[in-house]
Amino acid sequence: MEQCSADPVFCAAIAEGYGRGWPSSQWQGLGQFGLYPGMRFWGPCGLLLAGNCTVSEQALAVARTEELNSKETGLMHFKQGGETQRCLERKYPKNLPTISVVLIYLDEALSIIKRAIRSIMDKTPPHLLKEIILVDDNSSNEDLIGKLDAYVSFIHDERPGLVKRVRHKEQMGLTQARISGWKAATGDVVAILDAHIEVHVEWAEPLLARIKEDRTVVLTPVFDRVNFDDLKVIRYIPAAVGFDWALWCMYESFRPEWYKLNDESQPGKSPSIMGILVVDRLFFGEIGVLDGGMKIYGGENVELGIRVWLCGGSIEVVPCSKIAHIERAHKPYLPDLSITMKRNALRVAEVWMDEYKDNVKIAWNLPLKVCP
Ligand SMILES: [Mn+2]
Repeated sequence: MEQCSADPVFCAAIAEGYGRGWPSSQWQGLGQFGLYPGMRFWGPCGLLLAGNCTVSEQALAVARTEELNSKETGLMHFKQGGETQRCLERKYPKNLPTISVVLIYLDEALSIIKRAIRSIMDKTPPHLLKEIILVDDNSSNEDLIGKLDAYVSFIHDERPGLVKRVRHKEQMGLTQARISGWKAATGDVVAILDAHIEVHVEWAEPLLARIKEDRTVVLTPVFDRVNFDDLKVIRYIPAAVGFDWALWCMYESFRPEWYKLNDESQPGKSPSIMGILVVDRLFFGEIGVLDGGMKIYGGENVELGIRVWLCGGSIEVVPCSKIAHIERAHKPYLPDLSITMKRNALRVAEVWMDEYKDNVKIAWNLPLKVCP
């Protein structure tokens, strides 16, 4: 998988670092410090390194996928509501809206998708789980065709018709995949999740109960970070999702009122979301779903945040709803997403930010005016 006529130690280091998902800036950094002066980048599909050492990104992705596929170790064990006492004490009505769960993916490991489906089936009350919709943004991994079909028919022996499939004929990006999933959904509420997740016990009830109270809230659960290699779980504390002038989203504190409540089971208002969202299906349509003009992903979550707040809704983080999210070693689409991020951020600025849009250009180091 690697052709290394250059220093093999160097190549191994590259492969390891790449597998760990080091950002490209770190590689360039190594070059600058004179450690590997010959290093440079080569296209979106591979790295051309010193000498003729080429590490194919695709080969690495396949290796990682095989590694994950070999780890069918059963589901992770989670306790209800992230083990927070106040969450454990909460009771939810039996009569809640139904939920359609959308799982979006591009070249995901088969075992990961199976884990997601199984954990959603096990941990969502059957009378509330309307369907699981798999949206494939034109993956090339063949496991995701035949073997996944076989798994779906196995599931259908137990729960006929539970899993629906949507497959893009060409790659359209994650934002479009989310929209396709929403279009296919028929439940009262739609949860749009990545496929590399597992849900905790009682993940759905806090979300559905909150939407039953107020159909204009767009919700997000609290994530755990799961290491891609050893599946070790790192818990995140509940936090809001804000963004900077480059329109990169980031965790930030809730408003002071939330901390004064001294109750970790209370939803907290948030400017935006990280990407995973749970929303009343029809309300989401009324406010325009996601911006279909966004490329790949990045920025669409900030745009949604602004739109929800300006269109009469609000965004909340729900701490009693927990989802474990596997940190991907290899990001699909492009190794460096900053190009589409910049483009998407400028789109958000043009649409929503009026006289503040120059701040976004400054944050991206772009000229305020193009000279004729
Ligand atoms: Mn993800």
